[in-house]
Amino acid sequence: MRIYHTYFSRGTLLHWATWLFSFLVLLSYSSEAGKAESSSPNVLFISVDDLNDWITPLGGHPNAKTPNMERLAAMGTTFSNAYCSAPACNPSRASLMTGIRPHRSGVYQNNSVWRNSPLLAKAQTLPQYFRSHGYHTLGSGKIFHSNFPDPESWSDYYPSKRVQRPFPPLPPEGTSFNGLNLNHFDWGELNVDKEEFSDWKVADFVVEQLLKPSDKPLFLACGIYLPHLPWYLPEGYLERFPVDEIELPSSFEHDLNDVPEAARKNVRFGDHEAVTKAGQWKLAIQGYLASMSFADDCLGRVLDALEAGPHKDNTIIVLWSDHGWHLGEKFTWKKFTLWEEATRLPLLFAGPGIAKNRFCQAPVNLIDLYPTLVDMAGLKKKEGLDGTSLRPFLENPDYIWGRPSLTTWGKGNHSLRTPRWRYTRYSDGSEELYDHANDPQEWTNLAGDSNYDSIKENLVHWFPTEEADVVPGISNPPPFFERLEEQRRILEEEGKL
Ligand SMILES: [Ca+2]
Ligand SMILES: [Ca+2]
Repeated sequence: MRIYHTYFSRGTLLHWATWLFSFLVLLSYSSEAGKAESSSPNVLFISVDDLNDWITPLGGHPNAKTPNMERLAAMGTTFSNAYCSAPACNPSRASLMTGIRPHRSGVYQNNSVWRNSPLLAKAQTLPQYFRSHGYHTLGSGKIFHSNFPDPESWSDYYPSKRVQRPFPPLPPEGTSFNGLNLNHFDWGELNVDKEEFSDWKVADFVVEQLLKPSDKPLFLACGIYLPHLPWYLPEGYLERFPVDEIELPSSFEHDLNDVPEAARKNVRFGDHEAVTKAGQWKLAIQGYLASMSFADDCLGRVLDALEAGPHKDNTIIVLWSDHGWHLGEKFTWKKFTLWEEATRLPLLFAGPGIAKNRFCQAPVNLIDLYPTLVDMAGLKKKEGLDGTSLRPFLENPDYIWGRPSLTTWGKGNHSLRTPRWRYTRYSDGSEELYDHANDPQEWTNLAGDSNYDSIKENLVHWFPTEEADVVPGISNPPPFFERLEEQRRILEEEGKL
C-alpha cells in the first residue's frame, strides 16, 4: 500500500527517528529541570566554630599563628568587616542555613528548637536547596548547632545525620585541667594521638571526598569545632605559644561605666573573675590560640587535598565562623554581647570568578551567605531570603553598598555596623554608639551626646520594626558533658562508635 510505503520509506523513517530522538532529549531535559549541570561548581563550605577576628589575615592577635587562613586569604577575597546575625551558635547558624533573620524566625537564643519556628518549619536550608538542584550534599562536623542537627539537609553525613561531630577524646570524668569549676570552660593537652581528635577526623572525611571524582557536583561541609570550648588538644600545641610572650587584650578600667544596664546584663563577670583571680588570663589565651592553631592545621589538610584532587579548579570555597569571642575584653568571655568582639568574624571566599588576594571593607553579614552561594553556583535565585548576594564584592572588592550589617541578640536588641559606626539599641530603648575611626575598642559610648544625633538619625530606619515572638526552647538544656553523653548514646545505637 502506498500510504504504508510512504510511512516506512527510508527518508521518513529517518525523519521520525530524528523527531523521536529530539522528543526524548527534550523529555530528559525537562525531567532534569532543577538539576545541576555537569559544569556546576562544587561548594566547599567550611565553618570554624567560635573563631574570632584574631586570625592573621584580619590583623589578629599579635601571638596568633594561622598560616592556612593566610593561604586561603591569598587564594581569594577576605571580608574585613563581616558580622553575625546573632552572637550565639544556634541563632547564628539557623539564620545562616535558612537565610532568615532571627527577628523574622523568632530563633533568638541557643535553646530554641529552630525547626519549631513557624517560618522555619518547612524552610529549605542552604544544602537542601543545592540538593534539590542536583547536588550531592554531604559533610562532617558542626554545621548546625549541636543540639539541633538537620538530617533532611544532607545526602550523607559523618559520623551520622543525627550527630554531626565524631565523638571527641576527653579527660577522665569529673576532672579538669584549670581547676576553675566552670563546666566545659577548660583547656589542656590529652595524651591522645591527634588523629583521634574529632576535627582531625572531620578533615579526614572531607579530604577523602576531595580526592575522588564525583558524578554530581558537591556541596561539601566541613564543620571544625575548635576553638569552641573545651580546648582539649593533642600534645605539643600549647608550647607553640609560650605563656611569657602572650599579650593580654587591652582593657579600660571604667569601660562599663557608660554602657546601659541592658548591655551590662550580657557580661559574664563570673567567668572573668574566676580566670583572673586564678591568674589564668594568659593561660586561657594560650588555650584559645593553640585551639585556633589546631583548627588551622585541619584547614591546611583540607586545602592540600583540594589542590591535589580533581576538584581543584571547579570549587567555590567559603570559610566562616558563626560569631566572635571575647577573651576578657570588656570584662567578659565567650560570645553573647552586641560588641565588636562577639559580632565580628572571619569570612573568606575563594574559587572561580572570585578576586584573588583581596580584602573587602564593606560591612556584610552571614545572612548574605545563602544568596551568595546560590548566585555563585549559578542556581535559580531563591525567593524570600533576607540577605543579599555578595557576588559584586567577590568580583570587585572595591564595590560599595550603603547598607549596614545587622546583629540581633534577643528580641528587641539590635546593633548596626557601618564602615565607621556601631549603633546599638536595646529593647528598653537604651543605646550605644561607637566611632570605630577613633575608638576601635568601643570604650566611649557616644549615644547620649547630641553632637552625634544625625549619625543615629541616618541609621535608625535600619532597625527592624516588626519582630517575631520568641520560639519556645528547651527550658533546662542539659550541661555540656551530659549532652555529649547523649550523643555517645546515639552513636552507639547507630553502631557508629
Ligand atoms: Ca559558636
Ligand atoms: Ca565604655
